[in-house]
Formats: sequence, structure tokens, C-alpha cells
Amino acid sequence: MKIIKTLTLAAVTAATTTLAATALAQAMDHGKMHGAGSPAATSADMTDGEIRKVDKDNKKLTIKHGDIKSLDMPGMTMVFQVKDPAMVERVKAGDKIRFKVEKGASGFVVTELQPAGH
Ligand SMILES: [Cu+2]
Repeated sequence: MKIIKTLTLAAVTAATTTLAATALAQAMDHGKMHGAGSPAATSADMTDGEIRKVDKDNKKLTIKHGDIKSLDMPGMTMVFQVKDPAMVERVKAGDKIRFKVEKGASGFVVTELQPAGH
């Protein structure tokens, strides 16, 4: 009888886990749908920064940035690659910017860049 009890318990546990995972997945999908097209969600993804150095030859930017929540990174000054080479032409040292960053295979890549306050 003990074996049956254990099996039943295991089945219930598995079912509960599956339900919880399904509910979580639905909640995440729901959040995604809510976030799409919402200006608030978009600006929350953006990180504040200040251009410290523009390396046009290597298409890299040194940016003093604030907290990057999506990467769990505190504020610091560091070098970023750029997704679009034209990005290094649009900014100069001292510019206040807002940007989006993704972790790429060979480092962090700025995927969106705009002047602060826009
Ligand atoms: Cu950093």
C-alpha cells in the first residue's frame, strides 16, 4: 500500500508542478502582450548613459551608464559594440543618451540609441 501512496503523491506533485508552470507561462505571455506597444514599457527598457568616448574606427562606444536591469548590471563606465555602425557617427563624447543593450557573443551590443530627453 505504501508504494501506491507514494506513486499517488508523485502524480499529484507532478500535476501541481505542471499547472503552476502553465499558469506562469500564461502570466508571462499576458505580460508580454500588455507590454507590446506601450511607451512606458519601452522607456523602462532604456538605460540612461553619457558618451565618454567614440571609437569610429572600431565602431565602439565608451558609455558611462546607469543600472541596466535587463542585464542585472549596476552603473559603470564600459565599452560597448554597436549593432548599427551609423550609431558611432550620431554621437560625440559628452552626449547624454538613452540606449538599449543586449549581451552578444563577443560582448555587449548597443541595439538602440537616442538622445536623452526624447
Ligand atoms: Cu556595464
